Amino acid sequence: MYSKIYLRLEPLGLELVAAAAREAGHSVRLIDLQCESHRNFFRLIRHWRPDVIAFSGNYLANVPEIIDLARATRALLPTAFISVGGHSVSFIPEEILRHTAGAVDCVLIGEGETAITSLLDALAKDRANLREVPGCVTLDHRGTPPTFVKSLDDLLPARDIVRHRRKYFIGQLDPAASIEFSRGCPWDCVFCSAWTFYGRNYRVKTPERAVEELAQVREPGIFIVDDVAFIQAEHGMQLGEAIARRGIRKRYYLETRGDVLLRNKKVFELWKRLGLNTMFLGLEAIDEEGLKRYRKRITLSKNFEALKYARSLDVNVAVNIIADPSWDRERFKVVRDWCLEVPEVVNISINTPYPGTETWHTESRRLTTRDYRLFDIQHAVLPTKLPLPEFYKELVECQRVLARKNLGWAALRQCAGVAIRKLLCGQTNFIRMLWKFNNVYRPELQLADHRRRVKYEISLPPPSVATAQHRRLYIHENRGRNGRQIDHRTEEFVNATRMGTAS
Ligand code: B12
Ligand code: SF4
Repeated sequence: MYSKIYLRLEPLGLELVAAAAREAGHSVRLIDLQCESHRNFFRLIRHWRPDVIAFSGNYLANVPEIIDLARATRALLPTAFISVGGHSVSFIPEEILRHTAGAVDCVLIGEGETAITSLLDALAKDRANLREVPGCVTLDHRGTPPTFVKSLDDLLPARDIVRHRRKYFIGQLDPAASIEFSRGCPWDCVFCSAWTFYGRNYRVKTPERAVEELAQVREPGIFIVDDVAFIQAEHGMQLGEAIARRGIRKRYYLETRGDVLLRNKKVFELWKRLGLNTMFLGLEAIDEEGLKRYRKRITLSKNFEALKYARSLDVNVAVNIIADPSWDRERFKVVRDWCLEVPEVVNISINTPYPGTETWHTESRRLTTRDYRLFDIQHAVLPTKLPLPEFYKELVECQRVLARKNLGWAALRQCAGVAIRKLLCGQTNFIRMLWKFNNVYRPELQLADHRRRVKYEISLPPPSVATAQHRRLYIHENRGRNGRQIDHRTEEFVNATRMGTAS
């Protein structure tokens, strides 16, 4: 709901899964429910009557929607094979199967490309025997661990089968496509499940292959989905140089860490010349104590130095701050004042324990809700120190202050040229975004979300422990140093920041 006003991005993961199935000889259709209605979905399956239906469950907040869709699909097509895959459901496959009470035949955990082809092969032989399918979980068995694709170079998303490509945008990058240059993250922040999903492994696409893919993308805007862009200077440089040689001109959005930015300045300067438009930095906290709590492994001064450097690059900079439910009025005020002082766009999310994160196991505060839909880092699912209505009031006030700063009249005047150009090309996503804000950020709406009837409840986390065992969090096996395609010096740099010994 809340991310919708700023962006809507192509379902890259699902396009990759679709591409793998298509390459294996199957006929595939993809419907993106970010921009199409449930009616369209049911119409499609009624007419086409597919043998297999696969839902993507990347976000925990979407779980109830997926369960209801799967149940209705089962009623419509009793003999179809129904599966669910994706990031969030990989951490709770048994729960999904239980909630759907037989409507979902299996959950495929981990990366989807090899999983879907193995599943389709197995179904062609014997539907009752899925034991050999890696990452396949059914009500009566959990198969062998999921496997990685051989090489990221082998993948090319099926961009041609999403129907409404002009609907994808992020801020001024309208329309925008997405691209992946690397997969995984070698860090291990406590609130994040990107590293646990991939088992702290890290793989890259070769610059040649990445440029080949980019050259085929028609959209002028590009969202780079990598968790931390350009961890390694050499890879980032080679990619950039290959793009320059090929004469590709695009505008890019990327996300990275402050310490990576400071370490690889030359790379980001090159990307600025190539068209880098917006950089998102996960600051997470503006105090040392907060950074330690999230095990962000970076000092406050390094973060601020990174901000200063990012500003000097003359690109749009957006930062994220995590609001903790324990915040009182004073804390909100400090953050609000800071947000107004800095020129950056500040995004505020709420500290939320997710299955698959360390916090899920170590957080000692009890969940105040078990409604999946509220696990979207825009709702408080832990007890707030302020009464909940006050907490939301303070939060929304922060967001409103930020919106006035970023989307106020002065900013609008600055954006006017961009807005008119977009309108002339028939792209309206960006303009709509400017008007939607006040309809979405209202404390009473957030509170009302807590009062909705809860149909499916998330299981409670296990009793909290002081330290979670990493091994048990991983979806893909951690292959140690061999699993990380990074050079020795970058590995040392990551380790130094992870151990808190970096200067
Ligand atoms: C890009 C991204 C986004 C994009 C989404 C683009 C899109 N349309 O999918 C945007 C910016 C919109 C976004 C928004 C949000 N995001 Co986000 N996002 C990511 C990020 C960085 C990369 C995802 C990606 O595209 N990876 C590349 C593709 C190729 O991988 P993939 O999508 O995971 O797909 C693979 C597998 O998951 C699997 N798979 C996927 N679908 C299916 C389906 C089947 C059938 C099968 C078999 C397999 C399968 O196979 C694919 C190929 O290997 C991840 C971090 C991460 N590394 O996963 C966070 C992440 C997924 N996001 C996260 C969060 C918190 C959010 C927000 C809630 C934040 C917010 N409030 O704004 C919103 C929620 C949006 C929503 N719709 O509800 C969390 C997930 C939390 C959770 N457990 O739900 C993550 C893990 C980040 C984190 N640090 O913890 N996000
Ligand atoms: S650096 Fe970013 S992607 Fe990596 S573990 Fe931390 S928050 Fe997650």
